[in-house]
Amino acid sequence: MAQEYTSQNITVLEGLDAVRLRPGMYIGSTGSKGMHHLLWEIVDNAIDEASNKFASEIAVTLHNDGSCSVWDNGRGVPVDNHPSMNIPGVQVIFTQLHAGGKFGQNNYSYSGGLHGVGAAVVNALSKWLVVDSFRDWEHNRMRFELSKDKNNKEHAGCVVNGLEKLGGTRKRGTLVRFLPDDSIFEDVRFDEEKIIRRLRELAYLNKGLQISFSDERDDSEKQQLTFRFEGGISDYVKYLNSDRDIINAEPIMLYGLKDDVVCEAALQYTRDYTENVFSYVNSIPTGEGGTHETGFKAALTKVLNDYARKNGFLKEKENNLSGEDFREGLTAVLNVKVKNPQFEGQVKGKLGNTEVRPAIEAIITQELSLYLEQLSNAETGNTIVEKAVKAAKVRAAARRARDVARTRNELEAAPLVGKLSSSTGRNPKLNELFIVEGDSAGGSAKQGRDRKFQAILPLRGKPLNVEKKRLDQVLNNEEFRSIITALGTNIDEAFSIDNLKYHKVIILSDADQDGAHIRAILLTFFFRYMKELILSGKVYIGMPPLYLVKHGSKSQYAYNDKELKKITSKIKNYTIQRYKGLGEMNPEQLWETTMNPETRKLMRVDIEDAARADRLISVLMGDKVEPRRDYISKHANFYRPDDFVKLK
Ligand code: 2B7
Repeated sequence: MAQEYTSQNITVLEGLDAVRLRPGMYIGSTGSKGMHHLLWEIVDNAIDEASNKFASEIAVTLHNDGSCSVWDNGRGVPVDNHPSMNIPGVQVIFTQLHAGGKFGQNNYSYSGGLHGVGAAVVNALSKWLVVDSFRDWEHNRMRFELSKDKNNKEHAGCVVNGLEKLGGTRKRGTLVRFLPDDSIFEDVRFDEEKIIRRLRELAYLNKGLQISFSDERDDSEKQQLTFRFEGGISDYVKYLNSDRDIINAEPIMLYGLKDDVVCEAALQYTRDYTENVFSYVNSIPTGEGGTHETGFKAALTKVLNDYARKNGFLKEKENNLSGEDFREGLTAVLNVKVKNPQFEGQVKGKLGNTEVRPAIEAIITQELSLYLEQLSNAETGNTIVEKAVKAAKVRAAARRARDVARTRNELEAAPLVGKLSSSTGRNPKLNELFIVEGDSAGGSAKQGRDRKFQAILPLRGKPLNVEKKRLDQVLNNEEFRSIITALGTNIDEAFSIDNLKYHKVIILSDADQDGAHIRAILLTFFFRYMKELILSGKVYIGMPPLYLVKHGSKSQYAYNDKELKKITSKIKNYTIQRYKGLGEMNPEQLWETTMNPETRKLMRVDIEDAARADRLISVLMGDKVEPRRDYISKHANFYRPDDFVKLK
């Protein structure tokens, strides 16, 4: 039960109650993503302790009771009384929404997260939360619970036993364990794959930091993993390029500090045509780029152009090469620390701080010039520039081809979109385009749809794989041209979202390996050539049911095995039909299960999904056989049915 409230306590609790009233304001959503956000807030605090060199190890554990714990071997959360509030520091940290001052952001120079209010937000959205502090040879604990007051009103984060003194210890560090409140979150199962992916990324970004993960849940694989990368982001780019043909075996490493901005970059060139620049600010991915990326790219272009001129790759009269030419085949990780990061953009993945651009530009210019001046790096420098010169020539040719294609496109627009059954309504905001695998499913979709706002574009077979293809080849592919024409946006540099004719683009493919492959190819295409379409949240994946259960005259659809079990556990004498493909459904069934906004399930694709598809495709299409086999068996169905939510 909650302790007696003091007047002060009440305002504190009211603060946490406010979080419960509007969880979305603090953690974005109450879906699975929001729930994982709780874990990331706690992990962020541990990372902050480590990146300020007070901790060297972090461990994350998923427990069988649905709770999750995070441990670090840092200084231990302070437990002494806060001077003005007269309650233990740990209580301030976990109950005060604006824990500024002593325990606030001033504690750490560079921080991600919610600036120290994260811990209180996690407490507010948990059924219970326990903090153990190992500090100054003492073990102390504080337990918080969701409790009812005299009027039966629920309050989050109530202190249960005060500060519990548990005796002496030789350990140092903090352990936080919490159970997300299932009355707030739609889905409270922690996704081990998602967590492992992020922990690996954090281990790369924090060189030498040991991050362990352990899944103790009965219904899981019970795995135990430890990440520790002595090479940091250098190891990261090697990992990203593990299936590619490499130019410089050792990534180019650039470090620097200027005007409070810390920067490290790792660059490795490959024989591919793709550009892969991954940037981070205070360990948070900035998929939408920003001032740090702009500074990085500007410096790269300038230094390499200077080098090209100085070494005779560019004649006096020739124009400078473009930034894109120098980034063809480049895989780079840019890891930046900024004091007060401002995140902007559609998904808050873009750094806005204007002071960062000149700082990064200066660091990269200086460090990359130094690198290239070294005789031992001349060969790498020359190869990079030769590759860029070639890229520039091909790009010019591709541009000419595109311009031809565009005029041809206009002429041939009619026969090309002949396959498209457009909607009668003309409001792009309401209109939906279904890209459907196979002619027969396409036929059913055409008959089953609501033609007022739904358009159908059937795809024949697998579309061309965009990996290792240049823009002109992609444009010559009939399937892609019909998609581009249908959307109306054009692609690449010429892309314009203002011309988009459908504000929902829904990929509809079979629930088998081929379907997964087609989906991944389409996502890779959007990711590479129409990134903004994904960033603005216009791309969806439709989910057809996997089973039809017939029971007497009643039929029910199941979208995954869990649902199937739930349905069949309640009835006797039933038959199960397993749908192998969309084509097996008649138009009415397809409408009812997959297309009707009232009943269908859709998943919105975010940039992470698309980037993952892109990576999946590089492995599937890469030259190496081994990783391919592993990958297919592990990830081909990377959209697991449980990821799908009802979304109208
Ligand atoms: C901004 C708040 C959240 N805090 C401290 C000190 C150490 C410390 C923490 C932490 C997550 C799970 C295990 C500072 C900082 C609160 O003030 S939080 N370690 N680890 C953590 O939360 N891990 C601290 C100054 C002196 N001594 C300790």
